[in-house]
Amino acid sequence: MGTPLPDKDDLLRQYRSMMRIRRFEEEAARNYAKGRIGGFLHLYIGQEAIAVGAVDALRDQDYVFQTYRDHGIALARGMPAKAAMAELFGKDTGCSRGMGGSMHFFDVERNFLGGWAIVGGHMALAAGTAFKSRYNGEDRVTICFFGEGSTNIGGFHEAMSLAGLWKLPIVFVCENNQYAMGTPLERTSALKDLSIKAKGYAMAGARFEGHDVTLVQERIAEAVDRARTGAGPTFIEVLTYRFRGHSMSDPAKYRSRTELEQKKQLDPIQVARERILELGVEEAKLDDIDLEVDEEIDAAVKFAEESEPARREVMLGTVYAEEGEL
Ligand SMILES: Cc1ncc(C[n+]2csc(CCOP(=O)(O)OP(=O)(O)O)c2C)c(N)n1
Repeated sequence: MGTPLPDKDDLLRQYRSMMRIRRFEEEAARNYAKGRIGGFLHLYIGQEAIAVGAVDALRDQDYVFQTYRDHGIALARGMPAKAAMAELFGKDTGCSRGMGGSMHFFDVERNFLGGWAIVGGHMALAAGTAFKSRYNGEDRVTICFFGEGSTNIGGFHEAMSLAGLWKLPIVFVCENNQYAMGTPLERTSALKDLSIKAKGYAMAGARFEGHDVTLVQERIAEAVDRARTGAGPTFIEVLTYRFRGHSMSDPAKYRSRTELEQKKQLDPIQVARERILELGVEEAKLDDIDLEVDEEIDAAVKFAEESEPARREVMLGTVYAEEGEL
């Protein structure tokens, strides 16, 4: 399938969204190094086109689940950078009131239901919201992201199995960034083409590259439509690459500099930038967007710094959701 021709305004909007994620995470990394952010920090840099393309294939009422590598999808879904940065800083103004940190972003208003740290653990929860939508006759699709490292774990099988059996309105998106921590896929999986796994659960499968935001949007939209019209779930493998280590504490010595440099040739932001220029947009327009994004992220850091720390008395009240809240 050839790459579809993008609409100029859509692509500009998506470029801005990807830049927001990139700058947010670069600033997060800097502040982590300064000791202002605690716990783990897993960056999404290099994978931005997947989150941004996917969000544009969804409607506001749809549910979104992600792993601990969750800043990208949360921001793409519209979470204010201030709420996201404050969460990293452990502040009361954060999206999870400073209780969750990097791995546990949450935003009920935007139907972003986490931010989950246990590999494969959130997949059954996603199947659960898909079941609930079907049971209640709601027009809602669930999309669930996870890494290729999840695909041999029990939770993956359980969620895929029930989704296939009950033809749930769900899209499973495996972001195959080639490594699970430091372990390459060929050391953990007999299958190289993971999309074949879809057949084992009687669902549709798809496999494509994740550096072209327009292509990602189009291909995920096909799966979302399938789910929305009652034609059942899809398992998608998107081929991608993370430019940073697994987390901030990983120097990524298991891969070569040449490999990294080669993969960076397909930087999704650079790809979008070049495409926009080809469509006749002035470079100055893109530079303006970059500047506005910089200002937004700088303001988010300032906001996070100046916010009050997470409050002990909030803790118990945030353990359970109120009935009917979701
Ligand atoms: C059940 C479980 N086992 C192990 C871990 C430790 N762990 C955290 S991330 C990770 C690798 C997951 O890789 P992948 O699913 O490919 O996602 P990626 O980090 O590449 O986005 C592991 C083993 C965990 N969080 N949960």
